[in-house]
Amino acid sequence: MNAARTTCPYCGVGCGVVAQRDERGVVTVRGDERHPANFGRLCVKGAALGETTGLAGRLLYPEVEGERVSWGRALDEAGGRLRAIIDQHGPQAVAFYASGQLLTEDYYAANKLMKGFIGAANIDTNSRLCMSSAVVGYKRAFGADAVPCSYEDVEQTDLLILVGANAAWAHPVLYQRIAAAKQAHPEMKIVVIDPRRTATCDIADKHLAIKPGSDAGLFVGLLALMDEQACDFDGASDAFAVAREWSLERVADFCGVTADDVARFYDDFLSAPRVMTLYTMGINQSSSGSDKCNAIINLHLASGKIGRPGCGPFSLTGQPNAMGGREVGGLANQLACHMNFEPADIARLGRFWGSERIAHTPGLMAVELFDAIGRGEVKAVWVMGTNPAVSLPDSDRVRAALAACPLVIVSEVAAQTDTGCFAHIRFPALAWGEKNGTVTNSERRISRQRPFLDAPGDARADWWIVAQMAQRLGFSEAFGWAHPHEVFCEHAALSGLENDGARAFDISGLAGLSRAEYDALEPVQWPINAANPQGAARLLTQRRGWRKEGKLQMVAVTPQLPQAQVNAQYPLLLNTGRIRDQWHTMTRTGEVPRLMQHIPQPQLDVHPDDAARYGLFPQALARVSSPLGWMVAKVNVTAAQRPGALFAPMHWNDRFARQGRVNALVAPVVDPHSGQPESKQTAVRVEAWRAAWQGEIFSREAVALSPETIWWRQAAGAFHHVLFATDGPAQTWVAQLCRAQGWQLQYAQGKGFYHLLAWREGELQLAFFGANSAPNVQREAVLAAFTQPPTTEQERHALLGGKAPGEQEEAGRTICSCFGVGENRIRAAIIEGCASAAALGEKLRCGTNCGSCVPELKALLAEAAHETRSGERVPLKLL
Ligand SMILES: Nc1nc2c(c(=O)[nH]1)N[C@H]1C(S)=C(S)[C@@H](COP(=O)(O)OP(=O)(O)OC[C@H]3O[C@@H](n4cnc5c(=O)[nH]c(N)nc54)[C@H](O)[C@@H]3O)O[C@H]1N2
Ligand SMILES: Nc1nc2c(c(=O)[nH]1)N[C@H]1C(S)=C(S)[C@@H](COP(=O)(O)OP(=O)(O)OC[C@H]3O[C@@H](n4cnc5c(=O)[nH]c(N)nc54)[C@H](O)[C@@H]3O)O[C@H]1N2
Ligand code: SF4
Ligand SMILES: [Mo]
Repeated sequence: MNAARTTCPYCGVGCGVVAQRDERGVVTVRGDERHPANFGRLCVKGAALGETTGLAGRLLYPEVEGERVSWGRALDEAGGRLRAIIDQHGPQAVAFYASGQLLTEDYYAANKLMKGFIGAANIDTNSRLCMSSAVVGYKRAFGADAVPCSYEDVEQTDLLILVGANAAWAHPVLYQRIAAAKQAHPEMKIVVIDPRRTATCDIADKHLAIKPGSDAGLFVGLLALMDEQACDFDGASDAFAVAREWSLERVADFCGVTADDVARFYDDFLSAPRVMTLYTMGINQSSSGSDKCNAIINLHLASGKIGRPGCGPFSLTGQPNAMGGREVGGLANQLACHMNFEPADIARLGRFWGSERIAHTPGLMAVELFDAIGRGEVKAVWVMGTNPAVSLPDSDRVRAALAACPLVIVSEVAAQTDTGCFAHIRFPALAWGEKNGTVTNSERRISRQRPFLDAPGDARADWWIVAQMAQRLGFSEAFGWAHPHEVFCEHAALSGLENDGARAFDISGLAGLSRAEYDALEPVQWPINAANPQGAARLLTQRRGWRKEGKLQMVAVTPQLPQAQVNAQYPLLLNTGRIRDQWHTMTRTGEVPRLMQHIPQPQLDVHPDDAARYGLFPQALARVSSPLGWMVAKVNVTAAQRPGALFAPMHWNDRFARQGRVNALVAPVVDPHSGQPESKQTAVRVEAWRAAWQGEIFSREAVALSPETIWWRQAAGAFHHVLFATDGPAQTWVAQLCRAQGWQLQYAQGKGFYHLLAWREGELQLAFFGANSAPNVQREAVLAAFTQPPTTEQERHALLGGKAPGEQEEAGRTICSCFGVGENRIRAAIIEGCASAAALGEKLRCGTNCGSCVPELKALLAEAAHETRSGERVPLKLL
C-alpha cells in the first residue's frame, strides 16, 4: 500500500503521521511535515506506532460466551438479548459506555442509536473521567463547549501558565513547541502549577508546588485584584464578592506556598499583555473541577485576555478524539452537535433523524452508571473502546458490577483486557491503521485517520457494528450508511441545521463533501460554515458567546479542598497520572518492549521525609492502601514530591501486574456539576513491603505464578518476562515446575539467591533469577539466549549469572527510548565531559529524535553538577 497521511491515535495534540507498510509487512511512521498540529514532529509513543500494528493479541473474531462465531450470529445474539431487556425493563435498562478513542463517525452512530432510537440517554464515555469538568466550565461561561484557543497562540503569548498539566509527558509535541517558543523568545514567562515537580517544570521560570487540590484559591485571590467595573458579564458581582474574601495571606496559607510567590505570580499575570492558561487533569479530576475551570476562565474574562492571539483559557484534551465525542454528544447529559435536552433541540433532532423516540432527559454519568449496573437497574452495557474495569475509580466495585450484569457486550481491538473478561459478547473492532474516519484535537482541528492496512480477520469498523446492531433492533432505515463518509456528512449537516450561530459547533461547510473530498480533507479547525469557510483559529473574538444574547458569564467560585482528607490511619494523599511511554491501560504501548524500558513497573514517588518516616528505601517495594484496596509499587524517593503527597501511575492492570491497579484505591467521589471523579487525590497509608524473594522469570511459554506472588509482566516479543516478588518458596516451586516438564536443570544457589536455567535439547526453556533483593539481570542477554543458546561453558555460566558473556556494559534504566540509551551510558558520558543535553545528543544520539527525554537528560546533568558543587565528591553512580 502507499503511504497514508493519517493522525496519531494517542493524545489530543492530534499529530499528523505518515504511515507506510512495505512488502514484508513492516510498518514505518514519521511525522507529517504538513500537519499544523506537529509540523513533522512525533513523540516517543507516536514514533513507536509502527511497532503496535502487529496482530498478536488482537481480537479478530466475534465471540459469544467465549466461542468464536460468525458476525451474523454475534449480532443476532446481541440484538436479541438487548431487545428482550428493552421489552421487559424499558430502554433505561440498557446503556452504552463509549470512548474518546472512537472516531467521530463511530461516536455519532452510537449516540444516535442510543439517544435517538433506543430512546434513553444512557450513553456516557470515558471523557467523563477526563474532560467533563472542562465542558461544564466552558458551557457555564460561554454557553457552549467551545475551546477558544489554538496551538499557534503558544508562540504569541507573554505568560504561559501550565496548571495540572504534565505536558512534557502527556502532550509532548505541544510541549516541544512551547519549549521552542521559549527558546526563540526567552522573555516569555512560563509558570507551572503542580503539587509535584514534573518534567514539564524543566522549561518553567517558576514552579508553584501548591497543596494538592488547592488551585482555586490561587485563582480566586487573583480575581480580587482585577477591576470589577470593567466586567460586563453576568455573575461578575457575585464572583468578585467571593474573591474579595481571599487575601494574599489567605491564599498563601490555603495553597501552602509563600505569600511572596503568590504576589509574584499575580504580578506576572496582571502585567503580561497576553496570558494563556493551559489546564488538564490536575484541574479537571477534582471534586470541584468545574469550579476550578471557571475560576481560570473568570480571570481571562475579567482581564480581557481572551479571544485574541496569545490569550485564553485552553483546556488540553487528553484522548485523540475527546473533542469529537463532545461534538457528537457522547456525554449522557448532552445531545448531538452541541444540543441540549431543550424541547426545541429534541424536536429538531426528531425531525432530522426521523425518530419519535429521542431521549428527553439526561442519562446516567459513568460512575453512577456503573453503580446502577451494580444495583441491577441497568441490565445491559455495551462498552466500546474503553477499559472501565481499570480506569474507573473503585475498580473492584466496577468489576463486581460487570460480573453481575446480565449482558455485557465489549467492542475491542485487544483479545485480553480486564473489562473484556466480563463480556458475554465480544465484537472485534478495526484498530488504528485499519479504521477510517475523523478525529478532532484540542484546538478544534478535525483531521482524517486514514487506513493503510487491510482489515484483519473479521474485524469491522465500530460505526459498522453499531449500524448492524441498529438494524437488528429494527431501525434499519436511519442506519443504512455504506461508508464513514456518509456518516460524517450527516453529522455535518445536523451541526448546521437551524443553527445560525446559535450553536458553536457548526461544520455545515463540510456537509456536501464528496467521497473524494472527504478522503482528501486537510486538517481544519471548526467552525466551518458560511461565515468561516476555511475554519477559525480563534473563538470569542467579539467577546460574544452562545448564552442568551451572547452574554458571557463569570461564576462565583468558593475554593474547596479535595474531599479526600488525610487522617491518622491514612495520613498521605495519593496523586495518580501518566508516565511518558505508556498509554492508559497499556493494551498497545505495554506490548512494545522499548516503551516498557523507561518505567518497567508501577513506581511510587515519595518525598525523602516520608520515605524516612515510613521506612521506605529507594528501589524497594511498598504497599499502598486506602480503605478500598491496595497496590504494590517500587519506591522512588524524590524531592520532586511534596511531603505528605505520593504519586503512582494509572496504567497498570491485571494483564500487566498483580496488585498494580491504582484505581482499586481511588474513591468514587465526583464533582457535583460534571460527575468527574476526584482521581488525583486519595487518602492512603504506605508501608515497606518486604518480600522474601524478588526476581525475574524468562520463559518460552507463559508460566502461571502462585496466587500470593506479586508480578509485573514485561513486553518481550515472542517470549515471556516477568518481574516478581513473593514470600513463598519461589525457587522450590519453579524447580518443581521445570522437573515436571522433564527439562534439564542447571542452577546456582547460595545464601539469599537462587538462579536456574532449564533446557530441553539444548534449547533454553526458562530462566529464573531470585534473590532476597531484586537481582541485577541483563534482560537482553537472557532474551537473546532463547534464540541463540550459549555454546561454551563460560557463556552458560555468564547466563546463569544473568549476564551476557564478556564485558558487556550494563545499560541501566532506559532514558531515551528512541535510541535505547540507558542511564549508565549517559552518566558515563557526563563524567567524560558532556555538559549539556545537546552534547549528550551529539555523543549518544539521546534526545535528538522526539526530544521527550530531554528533561531527564537535564536532570541527570543537574544531578552531576550538584554532586560536584556540594564539594563532597560523591562519585557518580556507575552500577
Ligand atoms: N504518555 C501519555 N500521554 C497521555 C496519556 C497517557 O496515557 N500517556 N493520556 C492522555 C489523556 S486521555 C489525558 S486526559 C492527558 C492527561 O494529561 P495530564 O493531565 O497532563 O496528565 P496527568 O499525569 O494525568 O496529570 C497532570 C498533572 O496534574 C498534577 N496534579 C495532581 N493534582 C493536582 C492539583 O491538585 N493541582 C494541580 N495544579 N496539579 C495537580 C499531577 O501531579 C500531574 O503532574 O494525557 C494524554 N496524554
Ligand atoms: N486514577 C486515575 N484514573 C484515571 C485517570 C487518572 O489520571 N487517574 N485518567 C482518566 C482518563 S483522563 C482517561 S481518558 C481514562 C482512560 O481509560 P480507558 O479509556 O479505560 O483506557 P484505554 O486503555 O485507553 O482504553 C481503551 C480501550 O479501547 C481499546 N481500543 C483501542 N482502539 C480501539 C478502537 O478503535 N475500537 C475499539 N472498539 N476499541 C479500541 C483498547 O484496546 C483499550 O482496551 O482513564 C481515567 N482513569
Ligand atoms: S504528542 Fe505524541 S502521542 Fe500525542 S498525538 Fe503527537 S505523536 Fe501522538
Ligand atoms: Mo483522558
